[in-house]
Order: sequence, then structure tokens, then C-alpha cells
Amino acid sequence: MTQFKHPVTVVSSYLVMVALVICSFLSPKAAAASQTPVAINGQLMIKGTQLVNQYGASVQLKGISSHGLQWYGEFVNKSSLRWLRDDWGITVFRAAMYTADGGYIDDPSVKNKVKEAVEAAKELGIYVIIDWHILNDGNPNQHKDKAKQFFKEMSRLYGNTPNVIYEIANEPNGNVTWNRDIRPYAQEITSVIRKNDLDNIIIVGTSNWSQDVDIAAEHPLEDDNVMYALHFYAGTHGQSLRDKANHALRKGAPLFVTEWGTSDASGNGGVFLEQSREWLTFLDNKKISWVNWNLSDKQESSASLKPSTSKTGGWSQSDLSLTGQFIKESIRKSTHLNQSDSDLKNPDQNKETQQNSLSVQYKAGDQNANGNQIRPQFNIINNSKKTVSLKDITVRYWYKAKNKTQHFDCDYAQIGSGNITHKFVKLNHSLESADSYLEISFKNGILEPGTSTGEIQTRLHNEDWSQYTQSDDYSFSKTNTFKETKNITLYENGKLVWGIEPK
Ligand code: DCB
Repeated sequence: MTQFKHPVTVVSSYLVMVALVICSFLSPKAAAASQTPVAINGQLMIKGTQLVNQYGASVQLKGISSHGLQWYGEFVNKSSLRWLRDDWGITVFRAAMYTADGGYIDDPSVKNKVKEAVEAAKELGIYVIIDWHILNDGNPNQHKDKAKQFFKEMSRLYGNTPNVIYEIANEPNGNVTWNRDIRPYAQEITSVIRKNDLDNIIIVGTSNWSQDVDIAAEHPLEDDNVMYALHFYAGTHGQSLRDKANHALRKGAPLFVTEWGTSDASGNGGVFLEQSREWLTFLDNKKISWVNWNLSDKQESSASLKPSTSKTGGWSQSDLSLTGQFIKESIRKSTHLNQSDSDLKNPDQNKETQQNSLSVQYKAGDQNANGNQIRPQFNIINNSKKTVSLKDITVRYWYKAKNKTQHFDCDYAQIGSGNITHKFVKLNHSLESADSYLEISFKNGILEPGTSTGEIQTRLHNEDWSQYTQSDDYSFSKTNTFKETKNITLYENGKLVWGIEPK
């Protein structure tokens, strides 16, 4: 029996990637660039409270934030980011663009640094957070119009770049509340971004310097790919803030720690490494992504570099502050672990994703609703702990065939198009959104835990090549990246295990 392995079990070992990069020098055909964090994980999305990759497997990103770009922008360049990727193992970098304090509002040209960071991240294959860093301007509505302009431009430029994550309000604080101020702001900015960018993750700050994630969780935003920022400083915030985080998670709010420090809440004091370790264990157990504050050589304990160090990477151990050494070590250590290692150590951490043990992702090979062919593409994911036999699996795509004889082709399947079989079934009672379904099954093969079939690209046409109108077909949608959909159903030994049949 053939085994179909697929690299979905990744929060991948960056050291392995580095090794692959080195190997690729020996064998010029192995593409080094294809092994970057973004090449492996691709489009991120949310599943339950978990950030997942293009195959639906959990990802926990780790990295570092710039200091205020208006002050320490010199540390942000392709060379420093490459060093951070290769020497520290970062998978995400945050470009903190202060709005007040000499930032964007006074000098909009600082956004060129943001663009430089995004361009570098694209080339290096790491994720990048575009951070609208409100702080002294504690109410995000104060500069809402500028924020809309800014995110309109960013989403136009980068809406098709899977590397990008938008953080639309760093730390609301002062006399601001979630329901009255932040949530309406976030709705407006999100709708601006979504005009140009359908799916990249948007992170929203919460009141009280992004600590009140529990309050946001009571009245979440509607967008599917929104997360809530949780910020902490190890010398100031401890168990009571973790309790708030747990509360938010129980309510179903996905969290991203876009900023935390080893210092106290001023950015100085300490360093509080014991408390930091406690926090990092908590975040690992919950697989919450994190970004440390900060990459600069400022004389403060939260800064990772000692004063007057290089601005372009190449930092030796003695160039790093206590914080820098600790952060580098924390990121490197975790990138040694691949997901199955960490699964063994924390068997409970993935409960959420394991409940839906099998799922289907779908992408429209052709997003036009009208045409003489339908091109559904599928990816079946096994998020359970058991090996699934593909012979036992069937998938149904529900649509309207209008009594015409149907033809099927499988143009490509990572598991081999010869392994795919099909039949067309006409429903006894036609529904508004479907009178038939295409059923796909498999001749053989297995899906190991945490793996997926990879792409299965199919094509349907009427025997007479007449047009389909798919706009209200049950399983059709215009999605051009792989996304889970409940409108395509999956069966194991004939029993429905994923999706909802049309009624
Ligand atoms: C956040 C801010 C960040 C700030 C750090 C540490 O603020 F997002 O911009 O960074 O946490 O305070 C510090 C820099 C300093 C700089 C200062 C002002 O490290 O070099 O001088 O910003 O620009 C927080 C976070 C939490 C709390 C308060 C603040 N809190 N705050 O819990 O009370 O007031 O800045």
C-alpha cells in the first residue's frame, strides 16, 4: 500500500530548512527558496482559535518586533531580517510604525520602512506584521481616516501576498472601550482591507494596552480571519492576564501575542526571565504565536542588542543583551521541535483541531460562475490521531446538472490522478441549489495523522458542452485559495464526517 506523505505537520524545524538550504548548494536543483516558512505554510487562516497553514495544520509563529520605525528603522532591512531568519530562526517580523510621537502622522514617509520590511519578508519567505502602532494616541478613532488610507494602500499593494498580516491598532488605552470605540473602528478598517485582500490575517488590539482580550471575546468581529492582540510585559503581567487569555480562548477568540517584553511595562527594568519562561510555556501549550519587543540597541532592558551594534545583522553572542540572548535561544529551541515532537510533549494542545478529524478544503479552479466547465479542486486533511484509509473516504460536490449527461476529468492529483474514481448521482428530489452531486473516491492509499491528500484538480462538463450557471450551486464559491468549506461533504464508510448536506 502506498503512503502519501505531505508536509503538513509543520511548525517546521528551521534548522532542517537551513540544512536544506545548505544541501541545495550541493545539489543545485533543490530549490532553497521553496523551504522558507512561507513556502511551507503558505496562506494562513483561522480554524477555531488556532492559526493554521494552507493545509489546515496548526502553526505557531515566533519572531521579533522592530522598535519605533521613526527612531530605530535602521535596524530593519533585508540583511538584518535574513540574519534573524537564519541565525535566530524567526518566522515572523513585526514592523512597528508609531502613529504619534514623530511617527506616521507627523512624517508619512516612515511607511517606506514598512514597505522595505514587507519586500524583504517576501524575498526571505517570512511572515511580516504591518503594525499601526497607536500608543499615546490611545483611541484608534483619533486617526481613523489616516488609518483607512494607509491600510487601503497596504492592502492594494500586498493583498495577494500571503506573507502579510495586518495589525490595525497596537494598544488602545485610556478612555476607550471595545464596544463603543475599538470594535466599530476595527469593522471599518477590516472592510477597507477586505476590498483588496480577501484572506490575510487581521489582528485587532484590545482595550487596556491590548490586555482585555476577554472583553473583545464577548463581542467578537464577524470576519473569519481576525485575531485579537494580547500584549504582556513579564515584569508587570502574570497569572491574572493569563486567566483573561484563557477566558478569551474558551469564548472562541483566536489570540496572537504581537508584542511582549522580558522587562516591565515601561520597556525597561528586569530582566524577568523566570516570568518570561512561564509565559512562553503557556503560549507553547496553547500554540499561540508571539513576537518579542524589541529589535533595537536602545539602552533599555527590553532591547535585544547592546548599544552601537551592527544595524544589518551578523550579531555575535556578545552583541546581544540578556534579552537578546534569551529571545534568540527561545526561538531557536522551539524551531528544533517539529510538530510531532511537540505533540508528544503536549498531547492536549490540539484538541480543538482534532475534533473535526477529517475536513475538506476547496478552491475554485475557475472563479467564473458561468462557463462550459466546472473546475472544483479539493484537499482532504486528516487532523485526527489515526491513519485513515482512502478507500473508506468519499467526497461529494453538490451542483446543478439540469438533466444533462456529465463528464469528469481529474487533471491533476498529488496522490496520482489514476487513484481517483468518480460517479455522478442525480438526486431523487431536486433542490434549489443542487439536483446532483459528483462523488469522488479513491482506489487505495492512506492518510497518516496530520497529513493531507494535497491538491486534487477536477473538471466537469456537459456532454454537449453547454453552459453551466453555478452562482447558486450549493458547493460552488469563488474562492481562489484553498479554504475549508462545509458545502462539500465528506464520508467515511458512508457516514457523514465533514460538511452539511444541502436541504
Ligand atoms: C507598549 C508599547 C511599546 C512600548 C512597550 C513598553 O506600551 F506598545 O511601544 O515600548 O509596550 O512600554 C516603549 C519603548 C520605549 C519607549 C516607549 C514610548 O520600549 O523605548 O520610550 O515605548 O514610546 C505599554 C504596554 C503596557 C503598558 C503600558 C505601555 N501597561 N505604555 O500595561 O501599562 O504606556 O507604553
